Amino acid sequence: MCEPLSVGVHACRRANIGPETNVQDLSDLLQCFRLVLLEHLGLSLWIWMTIDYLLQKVSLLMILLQFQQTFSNHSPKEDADVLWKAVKGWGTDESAIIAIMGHRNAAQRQQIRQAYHDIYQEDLIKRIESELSGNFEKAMYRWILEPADRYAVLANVAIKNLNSDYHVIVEIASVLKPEELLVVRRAYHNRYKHSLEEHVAAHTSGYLRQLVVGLLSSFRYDGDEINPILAKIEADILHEAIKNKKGKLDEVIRILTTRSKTQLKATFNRYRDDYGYSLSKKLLNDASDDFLKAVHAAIRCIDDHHKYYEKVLRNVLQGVGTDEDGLTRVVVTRAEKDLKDIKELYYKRNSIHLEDAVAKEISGDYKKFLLTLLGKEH
Ligand SMILES: [Ca+2]
Repeated sequence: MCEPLSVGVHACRRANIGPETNVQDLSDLLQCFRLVLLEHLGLSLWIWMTIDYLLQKVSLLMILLQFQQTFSNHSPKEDADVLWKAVKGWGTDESAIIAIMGHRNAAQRQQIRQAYHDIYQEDLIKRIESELSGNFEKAMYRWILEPADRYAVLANVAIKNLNSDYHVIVEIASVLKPEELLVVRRAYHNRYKHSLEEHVAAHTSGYLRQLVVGLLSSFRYDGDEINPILAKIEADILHEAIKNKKGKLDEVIRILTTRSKTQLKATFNRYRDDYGYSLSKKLLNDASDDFLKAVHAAIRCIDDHHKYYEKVLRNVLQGVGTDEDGLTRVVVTRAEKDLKDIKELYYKRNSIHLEDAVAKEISGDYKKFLLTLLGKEH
């Protein structure tokens, strides 16, 4: 139904036009104006010009919206077809795989996987594994997996190499939100027919086992409330146990594995205020054994995981560490979350853009793919 002219103009001016604006609504509105114009041909010139201006704006917006809808309308079936052409026969068209998968979100990737299976009766992931190799294969494989499944795979790979990779388990257990961690543990059950904590426990011992199994099993309270008195008490307990080495490691484990992240951040802040340096800095100087290294990783992941990830990337890209899968892990797991923040932090800390540091360090399709996920295609 048409509204009176003045109301129509007013409505159009007030319309909150954005990507969600319904094209049909806009068409109706345009039609409405046209009809009103026909009935009011005797209008003065300035009203005419105003209406003409608005009509122009709305038309342009409709074209843009339609373009955007067409452009973002990925078809899982068409994508599956392109991927099939990229892998069938001898050789592989890696660029085509990157062009599709590097630009599809988690839900779309699962739709493509399903469409591919429906049409070609084979698992896209298995096919990708057999077509690609090395770091590129690892990165693409992890990227295509549904996020919880991906974490389950990352954890399982780390367990097999637990002497050097337990920090990956600590990272997963400490960075994920409580509900996300539960989903990952369920995905681990489905995939490996054992619990994640069961596998971790079998490969660790002593305090390290208590800490890591505790972090994984924890279902922390996820609210914002903090208790400042408790923060003071527990900052002192951590100081006694870690700085003064007066036993009480059970207490360190209890605090780190049960308190909410917000409460723990308050405790770490209190520690900084009272002792003049951060607990993680203190630990970094002292972390001689695996247990303290794991405590250090947990504190850093809980305190500020952007800083933690920036450090992982810095170690990999500056050749300090030996965590070669770290680059893939950080880019693939954070690409759809907070990679932008990590990139900004990396630039602040290193005066070189993360994309440029990555481009210098790696090569080939692996480089092409990671740069696509980093938002800078070369
Ligand atoms: Ca092939």
